[in-house]
Amino acid sequence: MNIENKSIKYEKNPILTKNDVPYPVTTVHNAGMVKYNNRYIMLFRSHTHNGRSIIGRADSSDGFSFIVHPEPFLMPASDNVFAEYEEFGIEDLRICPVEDKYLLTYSAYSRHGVRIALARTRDFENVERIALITQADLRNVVIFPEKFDGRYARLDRPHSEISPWSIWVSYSPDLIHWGDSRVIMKPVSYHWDEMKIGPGAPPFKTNKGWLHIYHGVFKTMAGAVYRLGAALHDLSDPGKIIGIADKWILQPDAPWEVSGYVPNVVFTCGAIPEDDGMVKIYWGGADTVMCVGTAVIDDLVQLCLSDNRPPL
Ligand code: BMA
Repeated sequence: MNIENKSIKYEKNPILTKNDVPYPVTTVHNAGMVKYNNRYIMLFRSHTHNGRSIIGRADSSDGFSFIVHPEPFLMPASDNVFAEYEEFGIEDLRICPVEDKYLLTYSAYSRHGVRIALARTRDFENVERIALITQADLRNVVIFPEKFDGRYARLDRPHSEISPWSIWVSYSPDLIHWGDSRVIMKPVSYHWDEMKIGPGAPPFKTNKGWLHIYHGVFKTMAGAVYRLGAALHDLSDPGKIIGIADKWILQPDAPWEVSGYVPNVVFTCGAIPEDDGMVKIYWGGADTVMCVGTAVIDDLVQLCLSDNRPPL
């Protein structure tokens, strides 16, 4: 067992690899996660043999052992406006439970850059694409489960030279048109998340605030290191940050996180809070395999409240 600050990595990691997938893929990683009808659903990203990504589905009764569906869950679109923007593949899907449905946000890659597409499902069988909801180079969108003063809220990550790779909040009346955007969290110099940060798992509610597990990147002479951190947002104002843990909660150190398609990466797109006060955190290891770990939710909340770094 491997204890990194406040999270415990599952001893039988990795929990899913390309060998578990019944169609040809070269990786399994960065999966959106949700508990649906008492089953755990994992919508994972795989590279195919041309280097472009698709989304597969795996199910589990315990959140640790998963069976992959025989066919991919979502392929790049072949018609209408989505076809043009998904030409180079679809990646890093998040499952956001909002009202009575599940919103799926994923990166759409094309010759025009990367942007975020929004789709919707109620049953994880039928998926309806709704809209492309960001412009180029704006990705890692997670939508909060509740509305605030009648508006949906999301965390996102635009990128520009003057405001590189920071976390912003944006609002929408209808999930399609987003605005009223503000930067709320930036990388901190000479800190583990100094190079870039981005939204990770969709935030979930705790009694002290919305807990958001995000990724932070540090540049080294041997390349970038992706780690996970925790931030707490105000329950009635998601743009207000109550605290960001100064220390990372998880870092690459297992062999399948340190080496693989992209070395030294743990990257999350999903976490599942449980009734017993624990959270299962899921991450891609080295852009190659899927892993899981557990943490006590209160411990992560306390870490954000007691030992924090400035948001901006
Ligand atoms: C990010 C995204 C993720 C990936 C990570 C590490 O920019 O592309 O999908 O896991 O880099 O390669």
